[in-house]
Order: sequence, then C-alpha cells, then structure tokens
Amino acid sequence: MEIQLWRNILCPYELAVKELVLKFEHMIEEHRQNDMYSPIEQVSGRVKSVYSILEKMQRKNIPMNRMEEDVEDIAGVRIICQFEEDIETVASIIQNRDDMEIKSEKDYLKHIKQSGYRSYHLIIYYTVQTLDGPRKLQAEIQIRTMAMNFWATIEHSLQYKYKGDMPPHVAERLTRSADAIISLDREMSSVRNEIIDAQNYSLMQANIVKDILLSIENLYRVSNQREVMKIQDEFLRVFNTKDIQQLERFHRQLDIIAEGYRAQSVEAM
Ligand code: 0O2
Repeated sequence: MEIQLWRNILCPYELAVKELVLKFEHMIEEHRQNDMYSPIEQVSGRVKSVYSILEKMQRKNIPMNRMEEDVEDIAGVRIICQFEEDIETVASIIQNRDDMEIKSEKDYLKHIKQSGYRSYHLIIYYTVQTLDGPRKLQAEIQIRTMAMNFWATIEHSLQYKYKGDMPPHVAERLTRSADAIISLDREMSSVRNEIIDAQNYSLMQANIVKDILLSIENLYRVSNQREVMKIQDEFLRVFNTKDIQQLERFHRQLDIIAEGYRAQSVEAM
C-alpha cells in the first residue's frame, strides 16, 4: 500500500482520537467547574503506527481487507483515574453516552492477564464527519489507575526491549511489582474519601478565588480605582488566612457591592 493511502486511511482515526480526547478533557473540566471530584484524572490518545498495525496483522493473521474491522485499536484513548473505584464510574459514563456505542469490553481487573497487566478496555464505535460523509470507526478506550499505568508503561517498554524473550529474573521482578501495584491501589482506595475531601476543598478554594478575581475585574470597570485598590488589599488579607469561609463571605460582599453599582446604573438610565 502506498504511503498516501495509509495517510487517507488513518486520517479519520486522527479525527476520532482528537474528538474523543477533547470530550473526555471537557468532562474533567465540567466536574471541576462544578466543584466536583472528577473520576477522570488525565486522558491521552494516539493513532497506532503503521508499523504497529502491520505487526499486529501479521501476529494475528489478519488479511489486509479485514484491517479496519479486526485491528480494533487503530484509534486508542487512555483514561487515567486516581482510584480503582473510578474505573467503573468512567466505564458507566461511556456506556450511557449516545455518541459512543459499545462493541465489547475486557475486564483485566477481574481477570488479570498472565503478565500481571490490569486495565479495563472498551471497544467502541464512534462516528466522525469527513469530507466524504460520516464514518463509523472503532476505537479502543483503556481505563486504568495511575499506578496500573506506571506498571503497564514500564512492562510495555521491557516487552519491546526483550521482544517476547524476557529474562526470568526481569519477569519475576515485574510479577512482584504487579503485586505491589495491587497493594498500592488498595491502600489508596482505603483513604479515597479523605483524599477526595482534601482535593474538593482545594478545588472549591481555587474556584472561589477565580470568581473573586472576576468580580474585582468587573468592579474595576464601574467603580473608582481607589475603591478597587482597597478591595484588592482586603482580598489579599483574606486570601492569606487560607480560610474558605472568609473567602466565601468576601465573595458575597463583592456581589453586594456589584449589585449596588448595577442598581445605580439602572437609576441613572
Ligand atoms: P500499543 O498500541 O503498543 O499499546 P494483543 O495485542 O493481542 O495483546 P488484543 O487482543 O488486541 O491484544 O487486545 P488486548 O489484550 O485488549 O490488548 C490491547 C492493548 O492493551 C495492547 O495494545 C496494550 O496497549 C494493552 N495490553 C494488553 N496486554 C498487555 C500487557 O500484558 N502489558 C502491557 N503493558 N500492555 C498490555 P498493543 O497491541 O500492545 O498496542
């Protein structure tokens, strides 16, 4: 197949990966803007390289005319969660979406691979709009914790290095570290609520500070500079207390001041 043809084949997959990553990133943003804990921590995506596609087709005896159906991970998205419990939440978010149709699921959390690999995989159908009209493509979504991802990344590089012929002492270390990762995920899950509370607290604080700064900026347009300077000084004082209740109170006061200016401008009309 000519290079140009590969480009044409892979082009809609590039679009699918970009769109999917954007949608999951937006989900993170939506949670954070609403002061909610996001079950998704990070998302990344890639289109499989031509080398990797050909290697998989050779390994699995896939003929060229079956490539797009049988190589299910030409488009790949990886979702990283903080805690194992989040994986199920993310999977059900995906299952309930109208724009992603589930083809199959593989639960390598319940059925850990021989290698020690753990992750939750979904193969979805996803439609992109191209110049030639809609194209329904397959994409693989891998959902795993940060700890699982750390292990899988290292193991993947070692597999690549040893090309299926891993020395026993390395394989043994990997098995032991896979067990350590299971313990780490369990330990983290046991303090999940405390961690989420702490993260929510700092997220709320960041959101209030963002809103306060926006209010000050708006006041700058309508009030005099001296008053805004005073408000800024007061903001810094409240900010330094690191007390969320004081920040909330200060925010409410700013709302009242802004309301006063709004009323004045209506009267003046
Ligand atoms: P890439 O793009 O290099 O990650 P197969 O390729 O036969 O293993 P299959 O049947 O297509 O897999 O589906 P499966 O088992 O769900 O695996 C698909 C992907 O999961 C792999 O993609 C890996 O990314 C990941 N994976 C599966 N098993 C392991 C494992 O033992 N270790 C690590 N580190 N990752 C694994 P590819 O094909 O390797 O491509």
